[in-house]
Amino acid sequence: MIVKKARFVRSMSAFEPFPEQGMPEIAMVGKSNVGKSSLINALTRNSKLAHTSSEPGKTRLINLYMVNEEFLLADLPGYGFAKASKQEKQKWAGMIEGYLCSSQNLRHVFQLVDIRHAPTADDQTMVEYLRHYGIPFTVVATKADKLSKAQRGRNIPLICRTLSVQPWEVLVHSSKDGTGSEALMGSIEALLNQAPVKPDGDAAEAAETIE
Ligand SMILES: Nc1nc2c(ncn2[C@@H]2O[C@H](COP(=O)(O)OP(=O)(O)OP(=O)(O)O)[C@@H](O)[C@H]2O)c(=O)[nH]1
Ligand SMILES: [Mg+2]
Repeated sequence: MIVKKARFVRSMSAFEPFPEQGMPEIAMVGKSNVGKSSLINALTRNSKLAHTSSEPGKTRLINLYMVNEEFLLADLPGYGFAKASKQEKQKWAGMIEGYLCSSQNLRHVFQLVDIRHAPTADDQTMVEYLRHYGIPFTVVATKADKLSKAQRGRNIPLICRTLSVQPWEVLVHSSKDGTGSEALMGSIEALLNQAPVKPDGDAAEAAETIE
């Protein structure tokens, strides 16, 4: 898929009805600083679309971006930001869970993990959450440019084991050199032909809180 146009739509502190709501939505989730906003910029080939930072905790709202007037990319706050207060963590977790369970047009979630490290307990909780609510997801291993091919080959099995996914279910990506962007856009194109996700439950029932 070629991105002809990408634009910021709106920021929300909680899920609320919005005019573009009928469009399919694809959400980015992952811990703070893993590269969610950078991935949106890489996919849309617009380095200025989503705000990024080397400091964790940059994205603090649900930010929606329209691509080709065809679908929405949702950039969510990260979890696991150690320096955030308990109150802030709860607020962000509420935003993430609230969005994932309230969006009627959510087609898929990209669960981002840093390719250099083992997924965290929060990542595991997030993946369990997605499975629990029947929300389809794909694991994206970010920052691939920071590892050699051999190192990537060693780390992918660890990611797979920790999150109970198969190696062919993990997409390797680099927002720096564009590795994997084409494959990701291809998978989005395929996803857009699928029916919307109907989460089976209420966010408030989540067994564990993602911080
Ligand atoms: N080398 C490299 N750096 C990356 C890549 N993706 C993101 N980064 C860097 O990682 C840092 C965090 O990126 P963001 O996109 O802001 O991360 P985020 O997940 O949106 O973070 P929060 O909004 O805080 O949750 C920035 O300094 C980016 O430049 C990548 O693929 N390769
Ligand atoms: Mg961000």
